[in-house]
Amino acid sequence: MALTIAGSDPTGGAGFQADLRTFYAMGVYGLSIPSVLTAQSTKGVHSIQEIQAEFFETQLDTLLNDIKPDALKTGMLYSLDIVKILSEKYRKYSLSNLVIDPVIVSSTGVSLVKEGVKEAIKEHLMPLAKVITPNINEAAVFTGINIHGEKEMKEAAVKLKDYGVGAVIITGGHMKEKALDLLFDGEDFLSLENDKLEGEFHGTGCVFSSVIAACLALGYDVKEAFIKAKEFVWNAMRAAISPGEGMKILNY
Ligand code: PXL
Repeated sequence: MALTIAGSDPTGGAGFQADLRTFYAMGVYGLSIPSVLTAQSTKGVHSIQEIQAEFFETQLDTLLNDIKPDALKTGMLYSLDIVKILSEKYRKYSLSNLVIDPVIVSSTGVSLVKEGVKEAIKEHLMPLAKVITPNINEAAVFTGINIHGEKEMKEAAVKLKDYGVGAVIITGGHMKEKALDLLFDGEDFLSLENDKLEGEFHGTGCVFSSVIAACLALGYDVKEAFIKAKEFVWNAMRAAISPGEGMKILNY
């Protein structure tokens, strides 16, 4: 069983809807707690509605007093209270296999975090994580390193590892020439590369991190999970659909 704590994306391309769909495709039973709601279409995020901190806490306590997930994935958390409550409950319920997708902006450039949330994720959540899966933009924001290629990806991964995470996977789909993803587990680097695919895709980060969480729930190690996630996302991008007038959504 895997739990996603993420925002709601009504298109199903990203957010907890995409995470649940991914868990299902991986053969893992999915649990979900929304951390924030969005109004959006394939053309972008229209507006954001917070979930009351107290009710978020009630959702966690109610579920976790009953069920213990084998892995937990976080996506768009948006507010400081949500991050703090989450780190507190993660310890309280002795959870494991935390995968953090440190979502900061949407594919169309809308901010998906309030003031101080990036710092709170770094301080309160990252030290608990088994794996974090920033894209190059997120890795750059969290480290201050401008990422143009593999060399800077490695530098950023080493710096992120020092924030106390178990392993770092930087996804490089947003780089110009090639889609190169890099894993650093504290000892070794592993980079996996694909050709770039044409088009604007929505939700690749959500699906990628959900495959990682599903794999950890199934007992894979981080390296195996990385290889599986890269392959899964690549296939799902090649089969992507355009349900609306905007971005493509992964299909699997
Ligand atoms: O792709 C990042 C993301 C995550 N979660 C939610 C989103 C988005 C992007 O729009 O809406 C809920």
